[in-house]
Amino acid sequence: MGSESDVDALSRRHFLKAAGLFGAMGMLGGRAAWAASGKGIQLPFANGERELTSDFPQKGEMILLRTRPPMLETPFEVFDQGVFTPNDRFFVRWHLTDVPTQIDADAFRLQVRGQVGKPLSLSLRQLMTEFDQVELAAVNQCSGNSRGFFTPRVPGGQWANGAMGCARWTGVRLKDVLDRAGVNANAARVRFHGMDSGVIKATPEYLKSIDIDHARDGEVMLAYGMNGEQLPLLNGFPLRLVVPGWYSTYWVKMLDDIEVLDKADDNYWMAKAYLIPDMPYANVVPGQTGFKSVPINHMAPRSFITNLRDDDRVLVGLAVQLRGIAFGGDAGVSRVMWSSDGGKHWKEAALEADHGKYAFRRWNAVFTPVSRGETVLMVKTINTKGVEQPEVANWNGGGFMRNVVEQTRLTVA
Ligand SMILES: Nc1nc2c(c(=O)[nH]1)N[C@H]1C(S)=C(S)[C@@H](COP(=O)(O)O)O[C@H]1N2
Ligand SMILES: [Mo]
Repeated sequence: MGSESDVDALSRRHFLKAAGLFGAMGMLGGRAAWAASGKGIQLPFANGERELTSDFPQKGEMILLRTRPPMLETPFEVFDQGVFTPNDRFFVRWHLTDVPTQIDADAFRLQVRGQVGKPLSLSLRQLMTEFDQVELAAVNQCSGNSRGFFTPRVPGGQWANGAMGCARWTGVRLKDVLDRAGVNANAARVRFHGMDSGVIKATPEYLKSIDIDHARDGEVMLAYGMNGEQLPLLNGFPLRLVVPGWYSTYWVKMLDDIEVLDKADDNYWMAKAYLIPDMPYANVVPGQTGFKSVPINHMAPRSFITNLRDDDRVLVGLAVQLRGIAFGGDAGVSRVMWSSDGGKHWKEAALEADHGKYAFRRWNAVFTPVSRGETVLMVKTINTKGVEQPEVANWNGGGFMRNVVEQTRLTVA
């Protein structure tokens, strides 16, 4: 993991060279290399047996959900090690079977077209040298992170809490690129296309879109760097969209085409997939019908204890350090609070360094158990918009947006 100064010191030239080398390597992701190894882990829900694998290119030890296309979860202890998730432990999620296993960084072009005055075809070098370079720390979280905890269970990737990560993203403002192309007055949406595809022609290409005003807010980024390095192939090399505060379904990887539309986007990934009930916390009761559905959008606040796990034992009368992470979703973290009596009383945790409103925020507290037996610790955050985590879990058929106040059950001996 690079420090602030590492990132500053990283020159564009170095970036390009690394990207070129990467392209030349050419043999990444041979199918055999993607097979799982023999180690196992039990996630804390029924059917949570998983293999641990270190066999994916540029990835360290990860929890294997699926090999092709890859779904790899970050083991939870990684979140206790620092505020930024290392690239080699960052979760991976692809929908379509054919993910390119090599990219020629020199031949790569980003197309910008549709409702624009001047269509563009930009090389990586042009993106890196002809536009302002910006950097932003932001959480990338799958809409279905923690889906395995839904009760009743719902179909979809059965993640525990590791389909999220925080990185420093380096790249250019989408606004600057759109401004160079000159967006027409009738522009309504901006649509992004990834280079992955399905085996069958009929499989819809991966396309996501956002409103033109959102696209031009100066925060949405085209990122070629992650934690001071080029993007790992599986996290979208050579270029991905970063939509700060929004679920990562919008963070299109291997982005090669941007189309400005003059109307709503009715493609499969916007009109059919990733819809949520238009309710607070996307919450409905199982079996409920007749509600309006809308495309998933901004994230909700969450917080976790990272240094203690269910069934850990602590000693009565002795102080225990509590440590964890919080994020505000589409806003900063205002407060983190914790309880050791089932939520009757809440105490303020100390907040650590602020890396920006879209990043993880580390927190800490000291807990001294007063009586023996089972103790439930709870943690919750309130973001700077005043939105607080709910104490009862939300539910929807897609298994999206879980953000209930988390509990950790300890034994005090
Ligand atoms: N091209 C492309 N981009 C994509 C996807 C995909 O299937 N194809 N999946 C999206 C979803 S649903 C998630 S959760 C994130 C995962 O990002 P990561 O693999 O870098 O962690 O990528 C997003 N971008
Ligand atoms: Mo996702």
